[in-house]
Amino acid sequence: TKAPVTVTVTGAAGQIGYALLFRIASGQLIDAETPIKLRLLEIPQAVKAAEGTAMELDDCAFPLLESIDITDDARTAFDGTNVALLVGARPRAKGMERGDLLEANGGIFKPQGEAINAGAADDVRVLVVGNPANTNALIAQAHAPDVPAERFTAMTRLDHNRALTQLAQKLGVSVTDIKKMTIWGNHSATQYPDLFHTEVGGKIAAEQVEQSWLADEFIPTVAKRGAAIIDARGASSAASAANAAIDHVHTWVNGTPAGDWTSAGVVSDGSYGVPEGLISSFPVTARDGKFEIVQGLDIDEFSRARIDASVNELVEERDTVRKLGLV
Ligand code: NAX
Repeated sequence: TKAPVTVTVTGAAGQIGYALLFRIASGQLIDAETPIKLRLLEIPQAVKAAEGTAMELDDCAFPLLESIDITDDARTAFDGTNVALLVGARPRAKGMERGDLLEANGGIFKPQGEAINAGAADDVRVLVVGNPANTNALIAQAHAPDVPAERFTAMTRLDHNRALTQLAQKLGVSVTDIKKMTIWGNHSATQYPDLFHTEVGGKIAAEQVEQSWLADEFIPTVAKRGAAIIDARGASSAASAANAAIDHVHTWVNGTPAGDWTSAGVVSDGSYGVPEGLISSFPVTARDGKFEIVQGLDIDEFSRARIDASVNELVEERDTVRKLGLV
């Protein structure tokens, strides 16, 4: 067997946490040979609920699950951690302005970034799921100067997976027939799911659908899917978000297949005009445990305007947290 991997999950008692922990413990995050040590971070009021989930994890008798530690202290939670899944966040309350939301989340992601900086393992990989995910990731990264910036990522894999299925259903193909899907920008309603580089049966997807479907149905359906789920389910996406978090880390560690890529919010190196340092979604490959932004794609006017709109929103969020002294 392989060396154990320590995985910290914040917001472990929440609904995504409940869908996520059992899959991590069963060996779906890394592989089926790597033992897992779980660390659950919660706020004091939710520690008891996290203990309940831990009891259920015990009751699964997962062969790979070596230990479960539960804490309300970030330093303890991230000490020696290899994979940090930052799920717990402050939701937007009624009447809350974007600035208030960013400030409230700064109160969570700044100390968590500091705790990761102080004690995480040298190979730590961080995935931020809690919204606003891109800017929360930026805040955490800004407070972890000793950790390579590229280890901080934000989740757009759920958007990516949503886009795969919408396109597969439209064309009557399997999701496995689709390669090179891309989500650009912010994990928000401004995100841009791009079909101009996506391949289905070796041909460009945008050329196999009507332009009106692409612009008026596909893009808004993917971008507003979270709201549609809340509408239908009476609660936000949980199992699908957990599934996407598993996919994100599994791909990061194990790589993307030849001839394909995925989408992830990663630190921009200035590619495609995205300001350096922003955490924005790009087409990425994963090789040797590292994400790399796919280079050299032609961006037409239609795509350019949409990428710019989403990236501008990220710039505004960054400027807001800058003014608040959070980055
Ligand atoms: P829940 O409200 O069910 O759970 C959140 C948990 O986080 C709660 O148990 C809470 O006690 C805990 N928490 C709050 N502050 C904490 C802190 N400082 N340290 C540790 N734990 C803390 O939310 P859930 O449905 O699980 O969603 C979690 C986050 O994921 C939300 O911010 C949500 O907006 C975001 N999402 C992100 C998605 C993405 O694609 N990036 C999609 C799904 C989801 O909407």
